[in-house]
Amino acid sequence: MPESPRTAPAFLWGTATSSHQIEGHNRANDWWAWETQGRLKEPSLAACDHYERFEEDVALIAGLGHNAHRFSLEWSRFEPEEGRWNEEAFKHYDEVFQALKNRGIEPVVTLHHFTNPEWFSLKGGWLQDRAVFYFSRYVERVVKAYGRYVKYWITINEPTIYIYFGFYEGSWPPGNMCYRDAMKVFRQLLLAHMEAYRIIHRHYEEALQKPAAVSIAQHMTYFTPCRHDSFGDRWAVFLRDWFVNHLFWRAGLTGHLFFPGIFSEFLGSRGCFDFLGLNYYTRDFIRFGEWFGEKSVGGICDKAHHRIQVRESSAMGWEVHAGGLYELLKRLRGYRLPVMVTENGIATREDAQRVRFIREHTHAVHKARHAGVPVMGYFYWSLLDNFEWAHGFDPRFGIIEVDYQSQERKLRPSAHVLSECCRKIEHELSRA
Ligand code: IFM
Repeated sequence: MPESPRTAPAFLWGTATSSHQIEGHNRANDWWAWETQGRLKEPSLAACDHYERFEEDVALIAGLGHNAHRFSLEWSRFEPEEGRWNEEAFKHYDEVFQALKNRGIEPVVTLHHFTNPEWFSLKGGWLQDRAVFYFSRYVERVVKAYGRYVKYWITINEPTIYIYFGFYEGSWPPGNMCYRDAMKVFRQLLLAHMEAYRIIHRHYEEALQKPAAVSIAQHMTYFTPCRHDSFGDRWAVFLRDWFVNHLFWRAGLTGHLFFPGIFSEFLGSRGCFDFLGLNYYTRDFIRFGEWFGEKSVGGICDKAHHRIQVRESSAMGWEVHAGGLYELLKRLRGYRLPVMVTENGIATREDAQRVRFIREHTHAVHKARHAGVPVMGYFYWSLLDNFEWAHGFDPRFGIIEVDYQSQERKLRPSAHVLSECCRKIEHELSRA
């Protein structure tokens, strides 16, 4: 059995990023292809030029006192063409790991954060039968290369969001709008996670003889009925919460929830999460759709007719609601696994709003810990302003402002507030 995540540092904290959103010039992936087809209002181009400026960015993280950093490896840099492995990429990320290690910053590493190599997509992406094989081959390589630096791995970032936009709504590559494809990709991602889990643990046990902790980062929204007195709305919330928030956890933990039998060879009796990674942003009000079928998970209310006051929203139009983080954390207690808040953040041009957001959400973490939820870490999204996918560069999520012309970085006051709030939790925990 893997050890549970180690106790020092008592509380992992810092920020989260992803390769395509900050590195710049990720020319060999499917998002780059999508962007160059002119499907978005603006392409990622140089983004934050983090690929070249990672030393400077790691120094900023260290200056803020972060003890951990979540970031993703870009598969398309390692394997820009099928079966051709790029030594330069291996060397580059080795330098990133070294930079973090030299400053005592614990890496939390994501293996898949929405992007795929273009060659993989052209072969059918996650719908092709060999998808899990290709992904596992990449995982095997990077785990062997970097296992010595890493304890915490996130195999897949937000599988349900990736599936929703890429295979159901169609606004992200590959632009499918097909319920059956979406279900197939769900199954493939689950298998890919399980296989990656197995590869990581086998390598750590056999070659490294140290523990690894593996999970996904699951996007969870706090759903609430539009009308509390409506049984239909409450039913829709129940189903939506089950399918959108919990199905991946359930299927991964039991191995046979909706697809009996097929996972037992991977799992034996144990599930495939060592902790739970939670990405939380907002609450949604849900209205009844239909009792059974595709629409039984209800619809997101346009917020004109529910009776609860929405106090404030972000530049994305997402309600700011720290109470939702607290509630979701309490619900995750039932899984009896440590929880890492792998993402939580706000897009705003008013840094005072970000300051409030950080204070309220870290307070929710603190409260949840007191309510018995083993929250082991908190990562604010994001370190830098960055490329927010279909929304381009307009939304500003960073605790560090980026001038995209000069690539100059400027610390916002919220950067210091994040450190202050997280240090308090870390301090309290290390005394406990
Ligand atoms: O920018 C994204 C990130 O890639 C995944 N989680 C949500 C963030 C904000 O939308």
